[in-house]
Amino acid sequence: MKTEGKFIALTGGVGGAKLASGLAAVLAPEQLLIVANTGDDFEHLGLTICPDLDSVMYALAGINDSRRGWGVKHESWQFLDALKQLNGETWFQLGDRDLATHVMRTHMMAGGSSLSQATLRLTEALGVRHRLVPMSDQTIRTFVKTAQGELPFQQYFVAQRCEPVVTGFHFDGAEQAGVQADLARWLGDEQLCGVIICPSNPFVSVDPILALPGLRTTLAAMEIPVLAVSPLIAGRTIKGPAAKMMAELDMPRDSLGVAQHYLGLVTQFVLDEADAALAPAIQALGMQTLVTPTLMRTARDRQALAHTLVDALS
Ligand code: FO1
Repeated sequence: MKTEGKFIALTGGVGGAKLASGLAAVLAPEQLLIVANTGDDFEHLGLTICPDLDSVMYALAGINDSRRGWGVKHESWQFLDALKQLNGETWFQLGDRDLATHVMRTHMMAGGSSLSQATLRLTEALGVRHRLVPMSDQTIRTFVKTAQGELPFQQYFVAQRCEPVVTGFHFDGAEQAGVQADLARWLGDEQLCGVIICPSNPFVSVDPILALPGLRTTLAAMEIPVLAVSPLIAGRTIKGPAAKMMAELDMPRDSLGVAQHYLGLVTQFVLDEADAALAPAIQALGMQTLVTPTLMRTARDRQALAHTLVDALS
């Protein structure tokens, strides 16, 4: 384990959760702040659902369902079955164990807790030692602009299975929101060695975080490196619609396209060995490149990538 310096990880869903758990294995709790996108959050059946926060939390607790990519492993579905019998909405699947998280969060927040406070209590209860925070304590909701009009994120992602053609994104509430308090504090910490943008969807996982007022300019102005790991390997994502979105947005559907998207912000760009041929074009954008295996199938892969990134930033 590396014993010095602090690191901030900006994360979204599956890829972010994997790298966050690798980083948590190689860094001490006081060295790592994990920040999750909350643009995917929504109110459903009266509950506050925070999919990215929960994906990261479950991965850090070692209870995530890695095959499905969301929710808790060894899940049961009695609530959903009962809901179906009552003609309730079942398009968004809530497992029994996962449901307890949403009920607890909603209950705590109804009692006056902030999302950060609720997240802290949930992570502590699950034995997570590293600090996981939402990007903001104000409500921000991602809307996907499509050929059929603007869709709330989960309508696009789950109900319509990412099928509509994407033309853009809107992060409702971002302009009025504030950066989460621990994130703001860590950004000013002189022990901060670097910011890691996890291999999450650049448009709907990372951009909502970067849309927070002042955050992008603060990061770009900092003297410490901002490192991004490409979520694409050989033009494809491991999971999720990033590559499809890039094609629909007329962008190069590869790691060069991702690097171009982060231009002006990222100083070090990490790409998979399969994409080594793109490194010179990315360097021509003014970024340093690091070519390394980025596929994270096992805990060993996640820790190896985390080690490589921490070494690169130290
Ligand atoms: N994704 C799906 O594709 N179908 C679902 O029914 C679904 C339910 C669900 C429940 C809780 C939760 O935390 C996440 C859930 N997800 C589901 C994933 C969710 O849509 C995430 O926003 C995506 O994984 C994007 O990060």
